[in-house]
Amino acid sequence: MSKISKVVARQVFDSRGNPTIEAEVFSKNISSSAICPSGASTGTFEAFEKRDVNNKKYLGKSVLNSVSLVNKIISKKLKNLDLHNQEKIDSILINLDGTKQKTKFGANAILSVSMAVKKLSAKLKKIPLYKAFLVKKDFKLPYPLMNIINGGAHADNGLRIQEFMIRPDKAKSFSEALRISFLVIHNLKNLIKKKGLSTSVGDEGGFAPMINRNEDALDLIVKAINKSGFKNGRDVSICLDVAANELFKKNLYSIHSKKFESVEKSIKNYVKIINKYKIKSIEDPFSENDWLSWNRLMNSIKKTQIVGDDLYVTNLERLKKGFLNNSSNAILIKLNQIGTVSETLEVIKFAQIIGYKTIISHRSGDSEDTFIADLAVGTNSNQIKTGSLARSERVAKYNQLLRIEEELGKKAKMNKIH
Ligand code: 2PG
Ligand code: MG
Repeated sequence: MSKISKVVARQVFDSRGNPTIEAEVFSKNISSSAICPSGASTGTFEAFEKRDVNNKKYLGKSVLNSVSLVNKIISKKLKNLDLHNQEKIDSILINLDGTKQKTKFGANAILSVSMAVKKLSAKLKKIPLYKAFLVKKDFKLPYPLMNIINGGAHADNGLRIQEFMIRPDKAKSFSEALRISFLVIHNLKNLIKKKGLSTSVGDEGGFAPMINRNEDALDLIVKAINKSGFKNGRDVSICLDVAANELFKKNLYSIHSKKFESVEKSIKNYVKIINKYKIKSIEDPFSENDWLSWNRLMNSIKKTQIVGDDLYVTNLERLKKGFLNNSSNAILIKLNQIGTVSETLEVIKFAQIIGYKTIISHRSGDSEDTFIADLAVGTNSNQIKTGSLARSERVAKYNQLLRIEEELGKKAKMNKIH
C-alpha cells in the first residue's frame, strides 16, 4: 500500500490565459500533478467551476479559494489513505463537497486532485498511465477528431457552427492518422490564404477565417481534402460540433443561418448538409433540454454518429435518460463536466455497455496536461477530440498518443469507428 502524504494545489494558467488549478499529490517525496481544463460553451448541468468572482485582481477569474480548500481541507482528509484506491478517494472528495454539482469545492479543485492521484498511482506501480484504466490488454488507439475550422463561441467570425472537424477514417495507424490530418490542414491553410483571409487560429487551434456561412467552411474543407489526394466521406470524413445550446431561442434554432427556424426545418437542413458533404458525425445538434428534437433527428438519419456533449455532461443519470429516449448513439466524455476520474469511468463503462461510441474530449481552455490521451487508450474509446494540429496544449495530446503507439509497437491497432 502506498499512502498519500500530502496534496498541494497552486494557481496556474490555461491556454486562454485564464487562471486554473493544478494539484500535486505526494507519496513521501514522489509526486504527480494534474491541471484542470475549462470550457467556454458549457452545459447547464455540468459540475460547477469555482472561481473567485469577487476578487477583482484577476477580473473575478482566479481560483485562489479552491487552491486554499485543497491545501487546507482536502490535503488533511486524504492524508494516509491508500493511493491506489481511486474509488474510495473520489468518494471521499464527492462526500466532502456534498452538493449535486460540486458547488462547494468546485469540480476544478476536486478533479485536479482526482487526476493527480490516478497519475501518481500509475507512477508508483511503474506502469504507463493508459494501463491504469479499464482495458488491461489489446490496447487500441482512437481516431482523432481534428477541429480545423473554429466558429461559434470559440472564434470571432460569424460561423454558426462551433467546430468543423475532420476524421481520417482511412488511417491504419495513429501516426498515419496524423499525417493525413497534417496534409489536409496545410492544404486548407493555403486555400484560406489564397482567398485573402486570415490563417490565424482560434481557441482550439483550428483556423478562424472571417467567413460566416457554414457552407463556405464546408466547401473549403472538401477542397482541402481533395487537394490532399483523399476522398471526402471515404478517406477523410467531416464531423461537426454544432453546440446548439448557443443557437437556441424559444424553440427555434439559428444553426444553418442567422435566421431562427423550426426544429423540422433544422432537421431538413441537417439532412441536406449530411448528404451534400457526407458528414459522418454531429455533436450537440440540439440544445441540452430538447430531448424530443434529438429523438426526431435520430429517427430521420441512418448512418450519422450523433454525439451528446452538453446533453449528457458526462453524467450517468442524463446518459440513462438519453438511452431510453433514443437521443444519440455516442457520448462526448469530459472529466471536468462530472468532476472525478471514478465517475467518468463509470459513465464510459455504461456507454459502452449500451453500445454508444465514447469520444474523449479536451476543453476549449486546456493545458499541457495529456491525461486524456492515456484515458482514450485505457478505456478503448473510439475517438479523441482534442483540437487541431496546432497550439501546444492540443498537439501535446497527439504527441502523447504517438508515444503510446510507439511503446505498443506491433501490437498498436486503431480502434473501430464503424
Ligand atoms: C465542446 C468543447 C470542446 P468547450 O463544446 O465540445 O471542444 O468546447 O470546452 O468550450 O465546452
Ligand atoms: Mg461540444
